[in-house]
Amino acid sequence: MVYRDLFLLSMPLLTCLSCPMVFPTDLEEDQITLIVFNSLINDTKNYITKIAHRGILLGAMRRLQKNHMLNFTVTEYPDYGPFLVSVNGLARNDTQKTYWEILDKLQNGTIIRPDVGVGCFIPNPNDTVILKFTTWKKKDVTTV
Ligand code: B12
Repeated sequence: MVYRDLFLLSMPLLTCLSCPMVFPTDLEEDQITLIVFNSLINDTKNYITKIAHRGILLGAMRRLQKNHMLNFTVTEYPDYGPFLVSVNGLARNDTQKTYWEILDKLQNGTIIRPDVGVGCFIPNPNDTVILKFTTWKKKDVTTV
C-alpha cells in the first residue's frame, strides 16, 4: 500500500523530468539606434543596441555601458528618477548652462522631446534616440 502510494506520488515528478524543459530564455528584444550628439562642436557617435521589449532607455544604455561602448553617469532625483549628467566623459555644467537633452526620432522622421527622463522613457522599436549635448534656453527653464 505504502509503495503504491509512493509510486503514484512520484509520477508527476517522473513525468516532469522526462519532458523537455521549457525555459523563457528567448526574452523578447527590440533594437534602437542611439546617437550621442555634441551640438556645440558638431560631433556625432552612433550606436545600435538591443532594448528589452517595452524596456526603458536607461536599460539599453546600461547594456552599452556593460559592453564598454558607452560611458555615462546619472544623478538620482527623488521625484523624477535618474537625470543624465554625463556621457562619454562630457558632463552638464550649470555655469555654462549645458545639459544632455533627450530626443526621440520616430520612424516617420519626426523628432520629439520626451517629457520624462532616461529612467522612464520607453522608445519604440527601431526608434533613433538622440542624446544631444546642448545649452538650455530661457524657454526650457520656464516650460520644460
Ligand atoms: C528647469 C528644468 C530643467 C532644466 C534644469 C536646469 C537647471 N539647472 O535649472 C533643464 C533644461 C536642464 C531640464 C532638462 C530636462 N528636463 Co526638466 N524641468 C525643469 C523645470 C521647468 C523646473 C525644475 C526646477 O528648477 N525646479 C525647482 C528646483 C528648486 O527644484 P529641483 O528639484 O532642485 O529642480 C531640479 C530638478 O527638477 C532637475 N531636473 C530638471 N529636469 C529634470 C528631468 C528629470 C528626468 C530629472 C530626473 C531631473 C530634472 O533639475 C532641477 C534643477 O537642478 C521642471 C518643471 C517644473 N515646473 O518643475 C522640468 C521637469 C522636471 N523636466 C522634465 C524633463 C522631462 C526634462 C528632460 C528629460 C527633457 C528632455 N527630453 O531632455 C531633461 C533632462 C534630461 C537629462 N539630462 O536627464 C520633466 C520631468 C518629468 C518626469 N516625470 O520625468 C519636468 C517635470 C517638466 C515636464 N515635462 O513636465 N529641465
